[in-house]
This record gives sequence, structure tokens and C-alpha cells, in this order.
Amino acid sequence: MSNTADCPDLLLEPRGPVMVLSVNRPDRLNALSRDTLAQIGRALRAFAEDTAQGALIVTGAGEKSFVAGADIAELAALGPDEAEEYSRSGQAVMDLIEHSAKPVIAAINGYALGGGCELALACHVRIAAENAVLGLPEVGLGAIPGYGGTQRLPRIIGLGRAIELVVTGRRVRADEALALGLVSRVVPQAALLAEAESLALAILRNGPLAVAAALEAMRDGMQLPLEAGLRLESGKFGRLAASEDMHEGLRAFIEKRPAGFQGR
Ligand code: CO8
Repeated sequence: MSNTADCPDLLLEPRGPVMVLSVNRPDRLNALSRDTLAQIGRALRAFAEDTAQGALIVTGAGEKSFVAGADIAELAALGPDEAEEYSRSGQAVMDLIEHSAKPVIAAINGYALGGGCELALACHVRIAAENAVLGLPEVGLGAIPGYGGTQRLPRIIGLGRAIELVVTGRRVRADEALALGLVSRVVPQAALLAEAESLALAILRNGPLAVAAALEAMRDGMQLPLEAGLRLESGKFGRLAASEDMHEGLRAFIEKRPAGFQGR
């Protein structure tokens, strides 16, 4: 595991085709400073360009916290214009995650509060350890979620449930997060990274162009009326039919052999 001079608050560990990014600010429970967010942005751009890396796991270093939020000490010093800009720059990093053509999995290993929960919400898949605690407690600080929480939470768990969580600022434990659909699996803490890795490897056995197209169709389709979403889906289906991968996948099924996808 290494952190580079470029990303001192992150640990970056390639595990074969899966990159594990751990936010590592132990004295702040991995809270995100502006600089930490910029480092995550840089790491994401490097991941996007690295053809050896097919999937990313985002987690927190240590056993207590995924990410305990934005760094409250920094927020306390913001005026109105700065606060809006701060929110926009954090949202841009979350957008990079959500728009990744390669799957990004949040492995939530403890507190995922405020900006930490919003970081997890931007990931394509969320799995949690049994000790995970999630929530958007910003209203208790007199603020609101500013890294996409008011927008992504309702899209993921539905408006009614999201309103209740956001306006109470209530924290939920892993089992309730699972029941709400906020995470898709809960596993013992010791198994979390292995589970995230095997999920990533399962995705990587599929056609990468198809995975990217499916992620994009679901993400963009959620913003569209059903009819437009269906057209979006058909367009992507048609374009995939021009790929070697789709022909390989279909031929491999007929020939009863594993597919050898090339990403072309
Ligand atoms: N920011 C800065 N420092 C933090 C944060 C944080 N979010 N969370 C914890 N820390 C620090 C503590 O201050 C403490 O430091 P010190 O040892 O110097 O006192 C250290 O981490 C350990 O924390 P605790 O002693 O509090 O540990 P506990 O086990 O007692 O409690 C909790 C753990 C429950 C997680 C508690 O630390 C807590 O409530 N943290 C704050 C959680 C929170 O409210 N997060 C939301 C922050 S606001 C936000 O994320 C907004 C995002 C959108 C921003 C938009 C830009 C404008």
C-alpha cells in the first residue's frame, strides 16, 4: 500500500485489476478537507486513464471510520460565496466517481456521515461492514448536505425515506441501511474488503464496454422520462452490437466457452 507525495491523505493499493483507495486522515476520522477532495479527484483521473485498473474500491483507513464528513473546521471558516464554491468543487469530485466508465464500489467500514455518506452515494455500489453508521447530519450543524446528498439520496432510496433522513439528520446502522436500500450488502468487518474485491472481480468478468454502457444508461436514464430513457437504452444496445465484445460474448455462449472480452 502506498501514498504518493501527490496524495498524502490517500492510500492507494493496486490488487491485480482492482485499485483500493483508502482515505487516510486517522486523527480526523478520515474527514475530507478541501485538499483531500482534490487528491481524490487526482486519483480518480489517474484510475480512469490506467488501462491495467478495471474497478475501484473506495474505503476508509482503520476500523472505525469510512469518512466522517467534510472537515468541519474548514466549513466553519466559509463565507457565502466560498461555501457555494466549496460545495461545487466537492460535487465535481463526486460527479467524477458517478461518471466513471469503470465500476466504483464503496466499502463502508464505519462512520459514513455527511460528506462521507455523500461520497458513498456517488459510488455505483455500496456495501457495508456490520459496524457501519451512515447519515446526513448536516441540518444539525445548521447546514445541508452539499456534496450531492439532497439529490442522490432520494434517487437511491426514494424521496419519502430521504426526506426523513435528511431533515432529522438521523444516523442509521448497517442493518437499517440495508433495509432502506442505502447499501446492497452487509458483511462482517473482517470480510469487507475481500467481499468488495470479489464483487469487483465478478463485474470485471463481464464485457467492459457493456458494463460502462449499462452504468451510463442507468445513470442518465434516471434523469429522463421513461420513453426517452428507453430510447437511450436502445441506442446504446445498437452501438454495442458494433463491438467485437458483444459478438464474442454471444459466440462464447453458443460455443459453451468463457468469453474473452477485449474492450473493443
Ligand atoms: N471534521 C473534522 N474533524 C472531525 C470530523 C469532521 N467531520 N469528525 C471527527 N473529527 C475529529 C474530531 O474532532 C476528533 O478530533 P480531536 O481528537 O482533535 O478532538 C477526532 O476526529 C475523533 O473524533 P471524536 O472524538 O468525535 O470520535 P467519537 O468516536 O467520539 O465520535 C463521530 C465519532 C460520531 C463520528 C463524531 O466524530 C462526529 O460526530 N463527527 C462529525 C460527523 C459529522 O457531523 N459529519 C458531517 C460534517 S458536515 C459535512 O460533511 C458537510 C458536507 C457538505 C459540505 C459542502 C461544502 C460547503
